Amino acid sequence: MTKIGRCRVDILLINSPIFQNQSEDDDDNVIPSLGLAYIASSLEAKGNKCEIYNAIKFDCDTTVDYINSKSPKYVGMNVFSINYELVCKIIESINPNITVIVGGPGIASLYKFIHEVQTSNIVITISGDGEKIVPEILGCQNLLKLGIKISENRFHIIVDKDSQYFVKDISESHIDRKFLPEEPLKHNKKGINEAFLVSSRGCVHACAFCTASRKQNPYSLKIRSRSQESIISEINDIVKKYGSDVNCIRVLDDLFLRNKTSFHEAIDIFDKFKLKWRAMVHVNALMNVNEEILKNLKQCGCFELEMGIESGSDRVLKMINKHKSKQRIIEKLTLLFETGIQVKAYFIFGFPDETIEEMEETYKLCILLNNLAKNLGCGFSISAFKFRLYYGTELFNNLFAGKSDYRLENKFDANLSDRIGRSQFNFWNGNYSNAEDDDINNYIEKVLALNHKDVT
Ligand code: B12
Ligand code: SF4
Repeated sequence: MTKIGRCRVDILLINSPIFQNQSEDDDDNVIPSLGLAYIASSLEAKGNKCEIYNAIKFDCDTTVDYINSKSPKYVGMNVFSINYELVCKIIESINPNITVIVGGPGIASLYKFIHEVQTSNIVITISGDGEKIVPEILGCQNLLKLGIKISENRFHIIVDKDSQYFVKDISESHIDRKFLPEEPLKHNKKGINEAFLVSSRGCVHACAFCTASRKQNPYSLKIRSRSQESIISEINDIVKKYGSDVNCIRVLDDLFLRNKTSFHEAIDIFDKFKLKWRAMVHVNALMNVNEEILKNLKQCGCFELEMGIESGSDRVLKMINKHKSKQRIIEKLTLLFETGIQVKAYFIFGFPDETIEEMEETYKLCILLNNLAKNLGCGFSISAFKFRLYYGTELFNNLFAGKSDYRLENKFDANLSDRIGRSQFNFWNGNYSNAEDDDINNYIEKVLALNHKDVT
């Protein structure tokens, strides 16, 4: 359990639980919620007493008991497609005098379910940036000035690019690292002690399974990136706070390396530090990036790129708007392996209409990439997930056209967890593929087993 501050707080921010029952999976690292930390930092800067409770691995009852024991005036909670039922349950179980504020990346689609909770608590949902609007709500006597009234005790506020609470320049948002007690996160096997940062909001890519896709994002079509100076200043803060306890930075968003210019900017930034770092990258962002740039990237500390490859089937890749072709992926990863930058590749099994033959293509691509990396003496690791349908995505809209209030039933796949661990990612809400559930799980286990194999 992670909590900050023991005295009475004005507002308790909850990184909401995703498990029905408490998770006992000890190898599961929990990355702190940066979104909540931005909100907490802003609240405190405005004189409010604030605490973050990281309930991600806890169950509802534990979370409810904690909230009631603190009895704050306000609770702020994030919500995801996979846990909206739990968030509703928590709201229905806490002290009715607490005003609840719910936000987060999925809220634009989920807010209607949140408003249906059977309780007399005041419930306010916020779609968009939280750090300017939440301090405004505290103590506000007339919520109608900020948003719309949905029904008695239910309000919805949209913080879009026209709102005065929209953060136009995200370089100005500050994170106080005391709200990230999970840092530094130690990965003993990899020998890295890590701190985290996000460099952008929104996304230029259009992955059909993602809520942040530029095609779907209703509130922040404006994609925002931080200036080089603000990122350098944050890394300076990290170095100052942790000293030699941190030797690695993980950039969590997909846009830090979004095109050739941003690769040069990243090199300029990390040239100033003696730190290792790793980041997410979309394979399309590598298109105009040559060997020389990659060598410089490695030189300035980048030891790993994380990449959502998702599938080895060209039909699936096209359907999810991911990459032009499998061939391109192979070419770009070869270049990375030759440069010695290791790759952490993410794959999904069980996309809508995906056939067992297409899953086999993904498996074969994993084998090919694993062999390529091993032959070139470079690190390569695979993460594989069962497809989960999220509200607010192109795939959701295709499957449930005109039924945005369809209630997805989220389930925890205990069988998959027993087989592969890493329980926080083994949720799902239906099999939309053309294969059996067991086939999906078998493929996930098979590709993960490649992580322990040399050339196959
Ligand atoms: C990095 C990342 C992670 C990281 C770190 C999360 C973080 N930043 O805190 C990790 C790997 C831990 C992660 C985990 C998960 N993630 Co994630 N993640 C992202 C990613 C790539 C960037 C998020 C980010 O940092 N943005 C920058 C910060 C500053 O913005 P933010 O978090 O959105 O917060 C702002 C607002 O949303 C709002 N806000 C946020 N919380 C709250 C709460 C309140 C009360 C209010 C008022 C406002 C508010 O204010 C914040 C500041 O302005 C996004 C995709 C994207 N490009 O957005 C997916 C994304 C957010 N993740 C997603 C999901 C599903 C998850 C998981 C549930 C995955 C799972 N286990 O199944 C877990 C949830 C774990 C958790 N509770 O933290 C989905 C959410 C979709 C949905 N409809 O639910 C996204 C959109 C990706 C996708 N595939 O669609 N994620
Ligand atoms: S690149 Fe990442 S954040 Fe962007 S749309 Fe694709 S999955 Fe979502």
